[in-house]
Amino acid sequence: MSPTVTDRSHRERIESALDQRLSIADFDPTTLGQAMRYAVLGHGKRMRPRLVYAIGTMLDVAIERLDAPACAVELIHAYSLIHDDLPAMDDDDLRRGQPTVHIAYGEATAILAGDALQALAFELLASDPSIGDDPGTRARLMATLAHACGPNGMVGGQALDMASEGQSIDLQQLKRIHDRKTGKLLRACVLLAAAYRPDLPAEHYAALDAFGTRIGLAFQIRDDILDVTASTKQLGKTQGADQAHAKATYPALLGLDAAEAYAEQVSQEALDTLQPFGTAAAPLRALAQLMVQRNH
Ligand code: GRG
Repeated sequence: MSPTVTDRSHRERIESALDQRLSIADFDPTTLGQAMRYAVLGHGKRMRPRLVYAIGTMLDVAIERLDAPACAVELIHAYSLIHDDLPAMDDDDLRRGQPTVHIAYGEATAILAGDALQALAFELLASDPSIGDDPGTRARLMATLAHACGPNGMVGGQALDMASEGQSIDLQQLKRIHDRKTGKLLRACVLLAAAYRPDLPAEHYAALDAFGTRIGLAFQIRDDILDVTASTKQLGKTQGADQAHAKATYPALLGLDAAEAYAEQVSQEALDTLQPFGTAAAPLRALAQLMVQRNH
């Protein structure tokens, strides 16, 4: 499955939107700014911003208004990767095909770069002019992202994940970890775009919410599968890291074939939720399939 023309244009758009917004990182001390740009620019599949753009355009939101939330979610993602790779967490030295930020810039700068990217993400939602004049929209954007990254979202999921290392956990517990650690931020991409459309019928909003949750789960199952089946070169990060950290994963709990079937089932459920949007959802469907059928 190859990206649609629209999705390709979204990929180009996010690269330039990120570059522009990270020019703020050109200040002194230069190492901090350099580390922020190193972590964010030039690499990564940009799945989260692509989702923001795909949902937003499906909902007829002007593309320029989506730049700030698309950047904000990628900055949060980049911060989480920097911190996840630190010696105190997964202790990885390769990410996105290059040395991790703490290897390239030292541990203290890596911590600060992650912190700064997180703050910058919220600054964008609070004050980027492209969002428009409506304070209600800004408040919804900020609340949505804050919930997704906080104790009931990504950071809470990371804490649960670390606590479960080396423990025997069941499928329900694994889903709970991943729903927070990975799922909430992917769901937020959907809800950030929907934040511009408070006039959406409740059933459309509920359908998008369900889509966000299902696609987040499907994405994570695929990530676990790739950790077993893909190479370090393909992934741009150390292959087999889950097993090395004695992490529970879908292939470990279900077996590889059943994990594949589960990814397929959840991805189909995600696509089914888009039924109320009819043909307008075609680019989003294509992106969702790409997210689950990816090989890196
Ligand atoms: C340390 C606060 C904190 C959080 C860490 C998200 C996370 C929580 C850690 C990242 C490690 C990891 C493997 C998480 C699962 C989510 C995931 C699949 C990340 C990789 O996302 P991709 O594939 O990466 O979108 P690229 O590099 O393409 O952006």
